[in-house]
Amino acid sequence: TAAVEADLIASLPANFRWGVATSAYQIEGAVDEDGRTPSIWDTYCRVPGMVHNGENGDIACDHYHRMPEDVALIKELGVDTYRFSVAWPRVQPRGTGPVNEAGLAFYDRLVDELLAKGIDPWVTLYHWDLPQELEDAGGWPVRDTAYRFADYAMMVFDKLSDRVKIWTTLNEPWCTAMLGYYEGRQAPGRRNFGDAIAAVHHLLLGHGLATQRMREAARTPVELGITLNMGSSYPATDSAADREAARRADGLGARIYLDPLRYGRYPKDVVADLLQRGVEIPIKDGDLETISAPIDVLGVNYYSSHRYSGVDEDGNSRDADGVPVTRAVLAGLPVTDMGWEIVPAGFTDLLVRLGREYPGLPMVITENGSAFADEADADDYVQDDDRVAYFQSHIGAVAAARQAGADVRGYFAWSLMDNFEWSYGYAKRFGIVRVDYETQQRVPKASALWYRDTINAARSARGSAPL
Ligand code: GBH
Repeated sequence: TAAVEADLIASLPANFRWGVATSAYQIEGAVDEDGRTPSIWDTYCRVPGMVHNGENGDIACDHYHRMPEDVALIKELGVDTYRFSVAWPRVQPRGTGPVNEAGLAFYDRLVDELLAKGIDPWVTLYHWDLPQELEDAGGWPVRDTAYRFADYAMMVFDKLSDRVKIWTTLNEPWCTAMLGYYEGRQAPGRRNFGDAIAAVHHLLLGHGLATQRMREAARTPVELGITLNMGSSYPATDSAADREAARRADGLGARIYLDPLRYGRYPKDVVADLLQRGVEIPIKDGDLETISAPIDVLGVNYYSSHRYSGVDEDGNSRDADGVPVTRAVLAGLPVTDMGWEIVPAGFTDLLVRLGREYPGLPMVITENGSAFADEADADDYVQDDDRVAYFQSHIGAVAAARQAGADVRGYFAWSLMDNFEWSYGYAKRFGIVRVDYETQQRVPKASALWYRDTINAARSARGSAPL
């Protein structure tokens, strides 16, 4: 209940990190300015049928031109940290060659603006906007992309690390690899399982290379990490087939990233599953050592959890290609506007489990939030009680996980404002601030006011357990 959740939230420590998050392509617009070149998303948006209504990020929230105003908005929300991403094709057009100072200057100004307002900047180096030219050269399935990423990361790090102390290499490599190269539901829209698995490895390698180089170059202490999207994977029934399906979903959804990052090895069962599908991970000598370079924080993005069945609707345990069926089945719970089930208990389970299986690694919730079909009044105000309830139950779930031993140190609401929701275009709204795409007017929703008040209450409640 809301009262229980409020008590849980009040138990969070006074120095818990509170923030809001965005990503470059989803908010910036200004895709042709100051030397930026196209990313795979500029291209993908122009492929007919790929994005709702044929929409794209050409203008988005026009944040590139409204940055100071948006930082003032963040300040009003009372958060202490802002997580944003840097657009690779602004900093290093075409993904190769020298730094583009004009593009990098935008982030330099953003960081200064945040610091002037007492807000900590948290940089994500890659949130899906690969320079198109690197995709033309093979993209993430190609090993060279990992080295290109590390070079680019150092361009940003060299410029900003005197002021930015927290760095995330990649946002959700699962989405890049599986949605981008296997399911084709995100840029670049390719559909090849072997390519997707090669992409997994090269994303991890790029993360490791960048992490090693940033660590070595750091002149003052920095916190380095990666962000993974995960949920709890439950078997739909107690049958052996369903338990196997849940294991496979967790293997490709979580452990194929976590185990090499943390323990320098790919999970044996996943490797065996892959071999059965004729796919080998393209590992070279030393890669796993690079990938397991120590990190300081694991970013966790949570939206939903799933139950898995090992059989399809007709009772078959293999698909037409002979691949074992791993099918997500709905539990009949309420859903958000994305159709994603609302499962706060799955959030607690996930965090407690991560704390047990990967001990010694502090976690921060780098994204959590929900899309709902907002209805704005004449003043563009949205009384989004559904979103407030989602936040309340999920922040409560984080606090419950802490009480059960999970080392979670912060929480970021996704998202600061309504923005370009990838293949869903502007139809889905995740913001705690309403954006009117005609006027670019921003109006905080009820959830933004609730979040501000909750943060203030949590800060003054001074939870029992210190960080
Ligand atoms: C994040 O990805 C992104 O980082 C962010 O840019 C994006 O705007 C935000 O979430 C909202 O989408 O279809 O029921 O199986 C989210 C990753 C991966 C979460 C797939 C939901 C599938 C749910 N998503 N997952 S379901």
